[in-house]
Amino acid sequence: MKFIPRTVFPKYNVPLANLKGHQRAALSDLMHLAPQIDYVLEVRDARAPLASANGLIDKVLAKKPKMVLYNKLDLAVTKPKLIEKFHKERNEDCMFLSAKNTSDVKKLVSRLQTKFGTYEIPPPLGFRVAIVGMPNVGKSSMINSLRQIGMKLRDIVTQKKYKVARTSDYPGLTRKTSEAIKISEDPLIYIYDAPGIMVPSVKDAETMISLALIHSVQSELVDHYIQADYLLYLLNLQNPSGKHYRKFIDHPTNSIDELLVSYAKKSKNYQESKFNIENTARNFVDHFRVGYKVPFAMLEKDTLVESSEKWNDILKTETNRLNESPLIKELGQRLGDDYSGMSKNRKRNAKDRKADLNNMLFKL
Ligand SMILES: Nc1nc2c(ncn2[C@@H]2O[C@H](COP(=O)(O)OP(=O)(O)OP(=O)(O)O)[C@@H](O)[C@H]2O)c(=O)[nH]1
Ligand SMILES: [Mg+2]
Repeated sequence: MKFIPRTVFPKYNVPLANLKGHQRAALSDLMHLAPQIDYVLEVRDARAPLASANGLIDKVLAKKPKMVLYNKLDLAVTKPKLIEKFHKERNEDCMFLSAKNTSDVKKLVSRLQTKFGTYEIPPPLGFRVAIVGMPNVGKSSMINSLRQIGMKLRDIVTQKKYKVARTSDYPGLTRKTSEAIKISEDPLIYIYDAPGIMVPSVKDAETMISLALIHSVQSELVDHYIQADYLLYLLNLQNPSGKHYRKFIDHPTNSIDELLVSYAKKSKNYQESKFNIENTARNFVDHFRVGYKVPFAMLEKDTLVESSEKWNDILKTETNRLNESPLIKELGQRLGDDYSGMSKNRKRNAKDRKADLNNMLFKL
């Protein structure tokens, strides 16, 4: 009988994450830093381009020229052409890359240098770029690579890698917005590393599972069994022949229990009496998440639908949802109606005045 993959995922009860205290502080820091910033790099995860987009950042850094970076391309099967077309229609710059790929990062450095060259009067104290995005998408890794390539550190310093920003596989490592980090001497380009910032509240259960799969929220927040089931659901939609997991079971299946038992039996240390479904599910998910010699997969459903019109609708609905959130309304009050932070009606406090002074000194 022909195998038919599920087209609807069961409605599991998944708690939805929201913005944490330090991320709120990071938003506030970005608001104060905004006048100093000439350009924004918004990093997303190429395996979940829609779930890892954060409209909140566009509010705080409104009107800044921006490029969207789809990072971790080495782990993804994204179809860049389609997403590129989608951004082109919206008149946005985008790039697909891996922070771990030297030639990708070289291309990014040269695109930033070209941007600098487009200024009639170049910023006298250097081009200032902020790198922002959801947690764990690879912002700090990107800065380390940009600095190594842009400052030619690898060539000069006997192949030793120099890290300026700490990185980890867990979300929320960067807690504070960094000082300006130099990534190019001529032209002078500086970059600010910001903590990962979540949306005020995650849209729905499936988006939350995608975010757990890419570790943009703590993986423990979503049961690994549910994550494994969602992964199986996506793998089947991407290839109903069961090819992606044939190594573990010889036929396609919609049953995560069957697949996990078969997966566990293939592992070296399998003992029936010690079989634990949650641990097995965690290992199974990790296998696909970091791509250990297994086929890669897209980790969200919405981008499997190959229609940029549908994505437009999804993003429009998401923007409307964000606009309704109390946090956005509060930001609107602080930043002025256009969220630029430059409006005359903006309510100013002592912190704002201090930031204004700093920003002015930098621009002198
Ligand atoms: N395979 C692969 N892994 C990457 C890439 N970029 C980053 N990573 C890994 O992704 C994880 C997160 O990277 P970070 O640079 O710490 O991410 P971040 O966005 O700064 O995270 P927060 O500061 O927590 O928001 C680390 O384990 C990196 O090694 C990439 O292009 N490919
Ligand atoms: Mg970081």
